[in-house]
Amino acid sequence: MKTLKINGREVAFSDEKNLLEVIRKAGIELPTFCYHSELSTYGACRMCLVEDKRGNLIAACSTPPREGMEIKTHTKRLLKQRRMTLELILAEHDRDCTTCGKNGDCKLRKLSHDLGVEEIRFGTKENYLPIDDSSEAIVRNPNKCILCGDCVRMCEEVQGIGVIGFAHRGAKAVVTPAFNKNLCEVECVDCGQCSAVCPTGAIVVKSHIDKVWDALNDDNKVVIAQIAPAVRVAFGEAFGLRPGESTEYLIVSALKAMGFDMVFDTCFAADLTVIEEGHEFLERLEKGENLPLFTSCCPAWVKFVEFNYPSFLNNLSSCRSPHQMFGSFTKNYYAKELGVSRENVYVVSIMPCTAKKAEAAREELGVDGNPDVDAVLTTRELIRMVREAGIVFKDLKEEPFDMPFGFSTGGGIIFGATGGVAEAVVRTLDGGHRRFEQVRGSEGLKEATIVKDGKEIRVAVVHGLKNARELLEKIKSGSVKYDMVEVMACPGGCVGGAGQPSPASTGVREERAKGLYNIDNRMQLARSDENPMIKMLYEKWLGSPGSEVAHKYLHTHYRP
Ligand code: HC0
Ligand code: SF4
Repeated sequence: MKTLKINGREVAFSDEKNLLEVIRKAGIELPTFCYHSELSTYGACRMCLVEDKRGNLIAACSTPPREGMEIKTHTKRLLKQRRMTLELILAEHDRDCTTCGKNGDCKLRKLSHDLGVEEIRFGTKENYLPIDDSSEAIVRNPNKCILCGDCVRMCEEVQGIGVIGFAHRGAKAVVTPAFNKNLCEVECVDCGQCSAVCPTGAIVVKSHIDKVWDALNDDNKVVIAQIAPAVRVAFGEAFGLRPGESTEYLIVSALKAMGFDMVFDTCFAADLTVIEEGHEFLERLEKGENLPLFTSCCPAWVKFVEFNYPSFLNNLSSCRSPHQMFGSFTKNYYAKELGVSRENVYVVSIMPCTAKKAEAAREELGVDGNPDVDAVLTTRELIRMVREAGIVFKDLKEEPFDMPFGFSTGGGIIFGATGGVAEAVVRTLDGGHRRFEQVRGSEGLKEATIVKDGKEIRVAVVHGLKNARELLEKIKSGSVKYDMVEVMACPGGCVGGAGQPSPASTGVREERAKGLYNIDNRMQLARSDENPMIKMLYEKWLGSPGSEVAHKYLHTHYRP
């Protein structure tokens, strides 16, 4: 066993990739801006400096641990150095903290407080750059950027997209899309993962909070919410619950207290997607056409294919994503049942995702300029609204979803974890009572083969768009062959969406996914095709899977 000394105490280590990981394992939370265990090491922010026994200051993130090393983490010199670094960052930083979108969740603000920075001796920021709010999903404010590069590496290394990068040098250095374009002019897919790692308010999610309050305060509007699968296992984290604890009935209660007229479950629409997508898959399999079928519920993935692989557009399932199916049947069918015009029904999707904001704004997902989904709130926006409304979380009493669209099966629930969509479709194709655990877990690529009517069906599941790109290249070259491929843009699937609360530690995505499988295990029905409310929707409105009505309202087309 190898050991080194931290602040005079002996600490064992094994395969930690750097000194910082060893220090953190020893229970010392050294501050960093530019270090993320899932990204490459950049070593720029200098916050994790430590002092060795010769008095050298070394960056813990880019130093391998060595046997016999002796380091200190909080000498007087280091404390002074860290405060100085913060002061220099703050001198170049827009300091409108009280009105910043990242207020309450900003690492720069927290560290300035924790490390006792009480004055900034180096002047005040003078050169303000324009804010880019051209994207439907995120807002970029370069005046708050501290050049840690986390967003750049996330976009490049995990998502394989690389639409933002460093430009200029010295005091003029900025992070920007190429040629200083706006985000809407480059091939950004709205995944929001850059905002999830941004430690400050330099990249934040575009808020729909105000327009939702407007609708709630409009007596003419029937305001209907739907809750995505992954939201329920992360919402409680903001109120002291463990990641993975299910909170769907508390969320219903909070929404009702805020004035929502009805609260339904996106998992119901996920069940409906399984039926439509399963039908489409069997048709393609029979004709041998447009295989592998790619799932289409992740709008960042859809945009990725539109931008980068137009020759694969016919492989995407034509099914709208579940929350858009929900918006469509609510406005085109249920509004009539309620006796309300579609303009007076206001649909709010509560999602872990930022790309759903851009998806809801797509012209084809609405009628004559009236969108099927009017607003998309992320889990974090919902948490903010709950606090704004003065709702005391611990006093909430669980309330059930409204019917008929509040009933779902386990198939719909597991959509929120990577592999869930594929597993739900496979459960229905199989028709039995089996669960298919081969496609669960956090590996980048998962595979399974099932046999239906004597025929082998090969399924692949990827998450993270870099993994998706690698798989597409292999499919293109013919080196691998699949019949169905599930892709979710965010690491871990929707549980790792950029609209979720910032994870307080590693392993949070896995805990949330476990939470969804726990709910699934408790459900009476595991297969989407067993959902009696779905059967009712087909009887009353849609006819049969893949019918003309189903195609008109539940399917879509893509742009080359
Ligand atoms: Fe997902 Fe969905 S599972 S994309 O990850 O398919 O956001 O949670 O709501 O629409 O159902 C996100 C999560 C959804 C949709 C569903 C799908
Ligand atoms: Fe890159 Fe996603 Fe951020 Fe767009 S939203 S810049 S694709 S990480």
